[in-house]
Amino acid sequence: MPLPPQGDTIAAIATAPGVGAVGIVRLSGPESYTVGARLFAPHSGRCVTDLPAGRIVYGRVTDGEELVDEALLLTFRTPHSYTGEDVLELQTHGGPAVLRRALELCLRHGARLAQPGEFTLRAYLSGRLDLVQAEAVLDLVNAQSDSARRSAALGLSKALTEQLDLIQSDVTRVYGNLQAVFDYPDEGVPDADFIEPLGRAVGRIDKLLATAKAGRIAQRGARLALIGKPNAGKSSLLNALLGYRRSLVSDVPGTTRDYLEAPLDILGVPVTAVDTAGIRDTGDAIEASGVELAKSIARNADLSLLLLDTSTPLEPEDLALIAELDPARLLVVASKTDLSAVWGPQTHGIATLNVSATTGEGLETLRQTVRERLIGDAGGTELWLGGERQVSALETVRENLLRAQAAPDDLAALDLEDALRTLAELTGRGDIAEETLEHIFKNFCVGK
Ligand SMILES: Nc1nc2c(ncn2[C@@H]2O[C@H](COP(=O)(O)OP(=O)(O)OP(=O)(O)O)[C@@H](O)[C@H]2O)c(=O)[nH]1
Ligand SMILES: [Mg+2]
Repeated sequence: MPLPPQGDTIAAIATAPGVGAVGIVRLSGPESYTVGARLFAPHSGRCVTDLPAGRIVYGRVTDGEELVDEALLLTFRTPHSYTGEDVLELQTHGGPAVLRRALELCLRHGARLAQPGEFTLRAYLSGRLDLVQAEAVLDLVNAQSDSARRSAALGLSKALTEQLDLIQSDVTRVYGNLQAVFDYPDEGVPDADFIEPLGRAVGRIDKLLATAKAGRIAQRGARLALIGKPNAGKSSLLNALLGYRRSLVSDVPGTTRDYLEAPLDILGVPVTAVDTAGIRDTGDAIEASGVELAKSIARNADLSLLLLDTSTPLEPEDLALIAELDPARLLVVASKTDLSAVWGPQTHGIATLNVSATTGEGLETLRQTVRERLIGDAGGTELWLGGERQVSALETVRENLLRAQAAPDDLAALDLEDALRTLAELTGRGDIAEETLEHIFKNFCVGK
C-alpha cells in the first residue's frame, strides 16, 4: 500500500471491534472541526467549530433529524494533539452499530477513512514522534506481557532515542575530527580523540544489540520445550507450572505421544510450553514419530528443559541427548527430587536444577532460571530494541564503526558517513525511503 496523502482529514474507529461501554471515533486534519460540526450538536448550543482545545463537550450525534447517539466530544487543536493536527475524539456508546454509523457520518461529511497507523504516521511526519518512538507505540499496543509493555513504554519515553543520540554524537565528533585533519593536515589530531569515542559507541551498540533477543521474546513470547525419557515427569512438571491439569500423567511410560502446547506466564515473560513424547528407541511407529517430533521441537525452542529422573539410574542415552542439544538453549532439570535419588549432580558433572512436581520444591528457582535464560538478568531498566529494523540498522552501524577504526582516515570518513546516515534513518530524522515508512506503519491497526 503506498503512503496515503497528507493534509486531508482522516477518520477511523479507534477502539477494538466488539461491544464495549465506550467506543471512540477519531478525526484528524484541517477539516476535523467542520466535519465534527455536521454530525455533533453540543448540548450547550455552541457550534463545534467555535470550541477551543482541551474541552470535553456533551451532546448529540445526529444524522439530519435522526438521533444516532448521545456522546462526548474531546477537542484538540494543532499542534497540541497526537498527530500535531486539529483532532476530535468522539466518545459514543461502544457498540458496533453506533460506531459504524458515527464513522459513516464522518466519511459522508468530508473525512477520508484512515489507513492503518495513519494517525501515528502523521505524528511522525509532524515531528511529534521519531520513528523509534512510533515503533514503540506499535509495541505498546501489541504488548501481551508486562515486560513487553514496560520496554515499549520506555521506548516511547525516548529512552531508546537518547541512547541512539549518544552513539550519534560520538560518531559525529570523530567525523568532525577527521574533517579537521583533512582541512588542516599539518595540525594533526591526537589518536585518542579518534579511537575512544568510536570504541564507546560500539560498546553502546553491543549493549543494545544484546537486548534484542529479550525484546523479541517479551513481545512475541518464547517457546519452552519439555523433553526427556518416558516417565521423566515432563507432563507432571507442565501441570505444576500451569497450576492445573493440562496434560495426562500416568506411570505408564509413553503416555504423551503427540505434543501439546500451553500458554504460560513465567514471571512476566509470555511462554508457550510444549510437552513432548518421551524420547526413547521404540519399535512403535507412532511413538517413534512422536520422538522425532520431540527432538525437532527441542531444536526449534528458545529453551529446552531436559528432565532426568533422579530416582532411576542415568543411562548412556541421557548423556547422548545432552550432547545432541545446543547447550546455550538447554537447561537440565533433575526431577522427582522428593524420591530417594540414585544419582546426583556430581555423577557426570551435569549441572542440574532440582525440581519435584509433586511437592513443588524447586519450582520457583526453575521459574527464575528460565526467565533469566530467556531474557537475561531481571535487574536494572529493561530497555529493549524493538524489532528487526532496529537490530539490522544497529548491526550495520556497528560494522561501519569497526571498519572505520581499522581504516586509513579517508576511508574511515566514508564509513562514518554511512554510519551517520543509517543512524538518521533509524530515528527517522534523515531521508527516509517511502517503503521503510510503509513497512513500519502497515503493521498498525486502523485508528492508531
Ligand atoms: N514422586 C514423584 N513422582 C512424580 C513426579 N513427577 C512425576 N511423577 C510420576 O512419574 C510418572 C510419570 O509422570 P509423567 O508426568 O506422566 O511423565 P512424562 O515424562 O510426561 O512421561 P511420558 O508422557 O510417558 O513421556 C507418574 O506416575 C507421575 O505421577 C515427582 O515430582 N515426584
Ligand atoms: Mg507425558
